[in-house]
Amino acid sequence: MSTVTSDKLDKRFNTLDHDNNGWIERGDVFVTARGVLAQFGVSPDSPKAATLINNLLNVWDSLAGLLNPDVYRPISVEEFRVVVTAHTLGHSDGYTQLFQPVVLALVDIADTNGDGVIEKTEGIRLLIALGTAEADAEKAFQAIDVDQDGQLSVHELVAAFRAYFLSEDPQHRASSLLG
Ligand SMILES: [Ca+2]
Ligand SMILES: [Ca+2]
Ligand SMILES: [Ca+2]
Repeated sequence: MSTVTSDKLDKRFNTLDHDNNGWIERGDVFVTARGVLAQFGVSPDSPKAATLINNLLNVWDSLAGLLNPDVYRPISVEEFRVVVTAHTLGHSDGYTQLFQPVVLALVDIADTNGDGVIEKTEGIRLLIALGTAEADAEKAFQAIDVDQDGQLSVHELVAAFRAYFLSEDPQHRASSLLG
């Protein structure tokens, strides 16, 4: 694995390890979800919130299960690198299957005017909720909006997350995503 990819994964790990104890636990998943919900003023008791939390927990359960099929325990930084690279990013189908439901749930929450698309203001809020620095959010939006129609589609978002982790080039336009 390149240093660039490894650095990105470490950064992402640190964002997800909310209590900074060196492990991603199921509890950290709830904190991630709550941050997004708060950004969009969505009640944690709403059906949209339940879908996001369930889909995020499903990712966690899948990754934790791949790493330790026999024991139920949190994910370390080393394990996170291995599992994200080998089991999801290395396999396009597996990646899409695992992460697309999360992206769909995020889009449902971020589409605050309910017109079915993520326009610029919604997209920028979503990126900030996911950890992009405010100063970089506009640039990240433009980078993800590959067809430049001013909106982010589910396909563009799924592709952007994958490109973010896979790109070896720090100057790649997807590298600004998620800081
Ligand atoms: Ca933790
Ligand atoms: Ca919208
Ligand atoms: Ca677009």
